[in-house]
Amino acid sequence: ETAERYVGGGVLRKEDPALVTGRATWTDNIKLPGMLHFALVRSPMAHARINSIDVSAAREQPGVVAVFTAEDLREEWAAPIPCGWQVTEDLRVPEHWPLTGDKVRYLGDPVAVVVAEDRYAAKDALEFVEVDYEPLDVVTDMEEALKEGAPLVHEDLGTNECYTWPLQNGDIEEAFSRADVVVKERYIQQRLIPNAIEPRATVAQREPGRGRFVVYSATQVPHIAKSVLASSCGIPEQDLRVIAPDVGGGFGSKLNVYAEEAICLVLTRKLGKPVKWVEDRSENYQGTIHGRGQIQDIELAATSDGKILGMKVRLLADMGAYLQLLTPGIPILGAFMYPGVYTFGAYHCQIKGVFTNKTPTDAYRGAGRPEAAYAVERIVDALARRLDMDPAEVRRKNFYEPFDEPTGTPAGIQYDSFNLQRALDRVLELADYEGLREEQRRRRESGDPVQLGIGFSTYTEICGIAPSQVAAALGGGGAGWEAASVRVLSSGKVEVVTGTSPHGQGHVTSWSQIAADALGVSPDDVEVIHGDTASAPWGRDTYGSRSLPVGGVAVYLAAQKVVEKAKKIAAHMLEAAEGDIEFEGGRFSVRGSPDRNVTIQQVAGAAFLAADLPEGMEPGLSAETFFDPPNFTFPFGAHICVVEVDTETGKVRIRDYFAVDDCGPVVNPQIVDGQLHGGIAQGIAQALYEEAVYDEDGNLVTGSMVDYLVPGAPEVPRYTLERTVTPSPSNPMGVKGVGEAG
Ligand code: MCN
Repeated sequence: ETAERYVGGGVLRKEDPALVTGRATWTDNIKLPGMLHFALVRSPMAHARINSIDVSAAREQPGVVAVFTAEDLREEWAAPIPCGWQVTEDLRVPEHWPLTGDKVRYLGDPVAVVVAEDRYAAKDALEFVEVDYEPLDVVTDMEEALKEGAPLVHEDLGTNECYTWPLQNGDIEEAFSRADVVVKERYIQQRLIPNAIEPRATVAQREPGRGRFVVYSATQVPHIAKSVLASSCGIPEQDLRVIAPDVGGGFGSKLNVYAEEAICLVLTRKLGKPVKWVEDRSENYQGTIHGRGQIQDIELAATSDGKILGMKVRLLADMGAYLQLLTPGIPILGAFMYPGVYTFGAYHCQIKGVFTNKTPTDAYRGAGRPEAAYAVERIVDALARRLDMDPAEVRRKNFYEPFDEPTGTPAGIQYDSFNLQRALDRVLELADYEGLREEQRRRRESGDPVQLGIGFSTYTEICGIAPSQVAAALGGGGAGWEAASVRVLSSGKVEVVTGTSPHGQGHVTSWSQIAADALGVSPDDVEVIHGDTASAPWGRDTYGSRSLPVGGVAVYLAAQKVVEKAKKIAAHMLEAAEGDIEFEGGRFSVRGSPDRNVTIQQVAGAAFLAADLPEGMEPGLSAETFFDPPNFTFPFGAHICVVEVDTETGKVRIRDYFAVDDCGPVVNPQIVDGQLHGGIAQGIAQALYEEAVYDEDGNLVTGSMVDYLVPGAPEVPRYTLERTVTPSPSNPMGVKGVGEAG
């Protein structure tokens, strides 16, 4: 026991020794006796009718156990792969079965599955499946897709329009009529391909003896996967267990329930053997969701001295060929963020979701909000240029005054707490902003071929996707809570059970710190159990930077409950009144007589033995909590990126990157730095390197890492990071999420 506080301290990640020494359990490491493997025949065309499929030759290939088409598996499904976000009542949801039977709608659309004794035999047999495709006209461009007579991705829907979603707040026409200036821009959010280090992978098995199905999957969402797979495959929920073993990153792309997971499960049911599927990288580029893919038309009305009066946004959002779990909701998350850190009167946003013959889109780090941050930051820069004002000044002019209680926004939501001025002041100081402008002027005047660019982002974003009522009101079905249990074992060691499902974010370390402080034990004495629906039955998983502000807080609250009970037992043991018991550093003592004390370990032992407990008290020292916060959290910050642009070659070199972020109190500074490093790198990637490029026929031109440029360490700069601390009123720890802030 110790009186140190671990939260905020430099605790090294407990997960790392296993990860960096090859002792992790990736799904592909799981090898079960008699295990079969499958591979998918994927469409080589973006749009074609399937006239016939002949699998007879493939069935004869060495090692092949079975080959199935959509028709062969039809009986296996109780329901299609669902879309879980009903953004409007008339949302058009195309039927999405794990294998397609009538036609293919994007390059990579799965049409048949080959099951074999090993992965190589399955892959080798794919080319023996004969599919007679009748090519159809392809539509990849959203504006083309909305035109009369465009090829239809889903004929039965009669249109490529998925939905139209409006948001209106304030009198927008009045705001624009009062304006001295209106700036209007179109920004393109190119499609991106998420690149987790570990591609997707799934193993399914029927548990020996009991007969329950077990699915191991490289997923961010074992709990959601359990509900979805149970209903899609017609398995009673209690007969299905989903385990997310070590997961090598997701960045939103594993916040989904995929056809391959469902196929794996039904194959194990049908064939009576364990089955594995592992995605290869080029398959990942076609078959895992893509991110972004929006056309943003944005207009800003302002006064001549730079005060914003109103904003109009019209978005086209590329759904791709089908709706995955959250596809239509992603741009809507963004819709609430276009006003950003600026307060003004009127806001109007309209989003149209559009089907195209491309891989479905869905959540990719930030999911709608970085798109919004990008557009609002660029249009504010455009306003500054129009008015010949300093971009920092225009920002400051439109900032909220500092506040620490929920405050309404132009988009009709409530921000939790801000002190934007402090973050901006600090980043300007860090960057030596005056000096930079001076250097920029000098280079401009001397005609230096290398010019200096100074880019700003003063951002906020919705993190801590949570309140159940809000999630329900937005069509996301609710269940935005998170659960935790804290169990103090008989020896005084601690088990924390969490419903979050980390895949790189270090929850084992962070939750250990939280429990250690609350209970006065060492983080090394805390075991964190996660990612298995049998041992962590309640959970809503990890995405939307919700894990700390919802799940970590649940750990904190469960630990408080444990301390409450422990206090009663300690009072009984010390023969003192409960009100006289003080708790500090893992020790309960009687106020005024510090010598009369017991440790939490002694209390845990007494609670376990139950030989002498207060009258009527149940044995054991554990507690469970469901935390459903009243609001989201809104981290914010101010970033400055300094680039040198070679005007003769166009080459951009990032010279410096300064960031002052505010995510409330920090649990683990190194983890937060790491989260920011990664997020900023992904922003740089989109700005300078990455794009999923399709040709007119719907072929993915950037189909491998040779063409799709994921930046490496040489392409990202050294970051200068600092933080301010503005606690959130949304939870008792005051914490805000940070996983997508960078
Ligand atoms: N943290 C902290 N103090 C704060 C805020 C956060 O110490 N004030 C710590 C938390 O304790 C936690 C980590 O930072 O260990 C991230 O917490 P949080 O912001 O709650 O985000 P989540 O854990 O919910 O992570 C989700 C987020 C998302 S949405 C994407 S996408 C993303 C990201 O995390 N994908 C990642 N970061 C990733 N990092 C890795 N390595 N891999 C991914 O796939």
